[in-house]
Amino acid sequence: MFITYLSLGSNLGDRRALIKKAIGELNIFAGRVVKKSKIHETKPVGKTDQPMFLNCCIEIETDLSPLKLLSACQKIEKQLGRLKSEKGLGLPRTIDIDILFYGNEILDTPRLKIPHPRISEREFVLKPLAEILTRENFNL
Ligand code: GSY
Repeated sequence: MFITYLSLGSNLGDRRALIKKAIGELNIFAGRVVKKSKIHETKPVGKTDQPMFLNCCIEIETDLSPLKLLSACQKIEKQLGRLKSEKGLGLPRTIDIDILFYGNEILDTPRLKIPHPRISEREFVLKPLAEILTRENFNL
């Protein structure tokens, strides 16, 4: 069993409902959700002329390998309406699920990098992550 931290973001559609739905699906298909941060409204980073995001972080206990966890996240993104064409273009997205940490694992492959390489640049990740790491734990 591994402890892993995920970041979730949405800036298209019913953002709060999509984040809650994604967390519910992760709890079923990826592992037990043990901690949740608050949901924060954040300004878009990167491509700035797009709608505001809602972001949060969760901690889960998983038996899935990192790549299986990535596949589970991508399946949930797809199920919740994420289009492949939204990927990498900085366009609005229904849901985005990123793996931040996976136990003490360090992975550097074209498909998956762990820890996520941009954690330290992203306040929309750091703030919710700090909430769960400092034992503040919220019901969404
Ligand atoms: O994977 C991150 C997607 N994303 C976000 C985000 O989730 N929140 C904010 N505030 N800006 C973002 N820019 C990108 S790309």
